[in-house]
Amino acid sequence: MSTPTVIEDVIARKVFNSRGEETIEVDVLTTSGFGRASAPSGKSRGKAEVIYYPDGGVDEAIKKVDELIAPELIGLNADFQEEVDKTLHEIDNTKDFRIIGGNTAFAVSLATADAAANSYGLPLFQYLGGYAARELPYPLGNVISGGRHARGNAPDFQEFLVLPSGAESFIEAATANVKVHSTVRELLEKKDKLFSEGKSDEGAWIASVTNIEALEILSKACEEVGNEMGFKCSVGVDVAASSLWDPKEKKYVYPREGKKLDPGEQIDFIKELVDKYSIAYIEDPLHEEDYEGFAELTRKVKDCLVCGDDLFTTNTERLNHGIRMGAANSIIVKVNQVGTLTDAIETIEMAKRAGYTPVISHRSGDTCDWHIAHLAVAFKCPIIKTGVVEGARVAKINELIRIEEFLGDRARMANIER
Ligand code: 2PG
Ligand code: MG
Repeated sequence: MSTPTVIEDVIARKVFNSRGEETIEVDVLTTSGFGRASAPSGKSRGKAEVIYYPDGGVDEAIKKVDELIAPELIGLNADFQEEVDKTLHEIDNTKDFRIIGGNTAFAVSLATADAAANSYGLPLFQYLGGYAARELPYPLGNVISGGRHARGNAPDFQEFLVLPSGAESFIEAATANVKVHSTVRELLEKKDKLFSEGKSDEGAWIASVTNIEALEILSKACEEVGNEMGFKCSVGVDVAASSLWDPKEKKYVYPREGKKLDPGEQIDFIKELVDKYSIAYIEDPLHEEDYEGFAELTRKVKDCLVCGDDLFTTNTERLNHGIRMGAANSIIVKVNQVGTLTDAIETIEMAKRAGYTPVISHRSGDTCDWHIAHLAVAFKCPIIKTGVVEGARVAKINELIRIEEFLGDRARMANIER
């Protein structure tokens, strides 16, 4: 019998993401299967992320697939993921994928894994993670948007999130998030008669509230829903502090609140909020070059995941530096920050060895692809950050509901206690 996974064709096309931006989608056809993946896109990007597209944008990226990538991959086995990803690096031959584009590499890499799984008739999470992959992640969902993800009088922090813990099943945890999202709408309506139910790209509410008002409202909603559901729902925040940081003044500038904090004051302020609102998850509380500040805050807060997104950009060199310094205790994993699946797996493994909690994540501009749902289960990432409502987010949540059903009695929830 011939090998089922031999790559016979690689086809790229232009599609749109949830913001209506052009993005790349790739199909990989094998002897007996088919895989497809499209790339997401960030709005608040880390400086150390790979470059999404070559000069000429998505059109040029498609050309690169046709002329450079497809001829090299045809004939390889789709289940030789490392070899495929190495080939992508070799064709590009730069550190930041500027020749073929990081999003091009992402789509080819993910479509290859998808095709291999399909060729073997396996769900992606089982192909990648084996029989032992049976833990469902907790969903970390965006409820109120601010910062670069909103306009007008929105809060200065980028995301106010809910993190349920202790739920017995994924569907219960996802239900809690939906309830928190709608309870927050009711509370915002009470607070502001002019609240128009506007939502951001990630489906979170955009309202004219300050950081503190948003935290008050969200923690009230978390408490109500937690009592109703019978497990804890905690507040999380993505400060996205690089977008507040003014390198000339060396201060964090809060445009809505009209205040400026130096790095020491920022650490004190964040610690005060973590204590006051029992914040269980804080992402990018300091700007992307402040490893020392991250280390100081990580030492100072208790029972809180201090997570690096722009700080680490899913990059092993940056993560390694952070681990040595004790900066953060958790890392956001966005495959398109680094380009290929193999690169992202290395980052996840390094994080786990050091006791850092990996949080697999969507991007603010995303497609209805659900691959990250499978990656979370395959690589035992105990948290998935993917919004609560909006099509591209729900695509991932619903896929996890299907995975939970598929696993039946074998399914169990991840452990997020530190
Ligand atoms: C973030 C993300 C996703 P973006 O900062 O964590 O919520 O935003 O994709 O715009 O980088
Ligand atoms: Mg972030």
